[in-house]
Amino acid sequence: MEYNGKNKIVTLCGGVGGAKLALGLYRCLKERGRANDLAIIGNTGDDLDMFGLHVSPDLDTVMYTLAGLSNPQQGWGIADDTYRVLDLFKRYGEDTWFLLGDQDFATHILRTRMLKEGVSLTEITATLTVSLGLDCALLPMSDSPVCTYVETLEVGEIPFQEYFVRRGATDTVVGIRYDGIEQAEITAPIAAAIWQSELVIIAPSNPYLSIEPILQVKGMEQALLQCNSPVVVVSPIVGGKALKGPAADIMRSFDGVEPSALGVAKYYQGLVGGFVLDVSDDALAEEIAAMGYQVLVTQTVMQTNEDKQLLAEHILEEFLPR
Ligand code: FO1
Repeated sequence: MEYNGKNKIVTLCGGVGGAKLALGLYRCLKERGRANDLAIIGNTGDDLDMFGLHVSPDLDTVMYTLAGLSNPQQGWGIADDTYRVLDLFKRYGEDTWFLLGDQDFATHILRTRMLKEGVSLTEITATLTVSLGLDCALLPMSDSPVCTYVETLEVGEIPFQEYFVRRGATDTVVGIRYDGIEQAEITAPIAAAIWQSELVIIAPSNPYLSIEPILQVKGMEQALLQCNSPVVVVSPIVGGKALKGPAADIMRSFDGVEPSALGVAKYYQGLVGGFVLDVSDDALAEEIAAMGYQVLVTQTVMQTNEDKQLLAEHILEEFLPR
């Protein structure tokens, strides 16, 4: 067969669930000597300013996970990190609800310094990932800042991390706004990766809070629709519940639908052609296939690194064009 120049495996991800699949894909492609064909597009709507530092939690979660540095219990932050810097901030009377570890601070200090020097978030992320030994691309969804705000019944509109971490995602979400999204444009490396993609995989991340901000970046949906590659999604809802986080509650309160993989299939209809359904939701396979999806039923709940790699392998086997 003639080589068509398409060799990238692209994944859109945010949060801990996204990082798990990214690790599965990374391990899988590394084994095949193709780690540098992996391009991970990370959500930056969760970014925040803490003590004057630019924190990009979703990028860092992927970076630490793939570098083997992440805290295995939390899924975010660095394993065995300490919180002595934060302790002193606390004594100064500062807000310390967002837990930044001592080692983690180095990432935010460096990122902030480089941003101040005029380096783009894309270039900064490349520098950090190369330094940590990664040989795939981690691409922020845009180089201009976007901040997700959540409209809650209880306290009105608040920034995402206040809703998620400070208030424990307990409020009822009735609206979501991606502040800055009108200025956000697709970056050249993302456009190139999507154009050269063999396969695009939407990770089992929160559709509203992690994936939608990526899709709303100017040029992103168009690139996905025009690339002629299969686009598949791994359902973040299994057995009517979110694998992690508030996706199921938001589906109910914001979208007015009962949380299920079927709801996820409806959400992505028109953009996505492949659907990865957990074995426990097998009964929904026929209905999702009738919506026009190519459905893969497999184990999507990822506990061990082997689970992550196996899921990635099943996805590549089913959806990579031959
Ligand atoms: N998540 C929490 O639940 N509590 C925290 O204090 C917290 C701190 C934190 C610091 C750095 C970082 O990279 C991630 C951190 N996260 C924390 C995770 C983060 O809020 C979420 O994983 C994502 O933003 C959701 O996609």
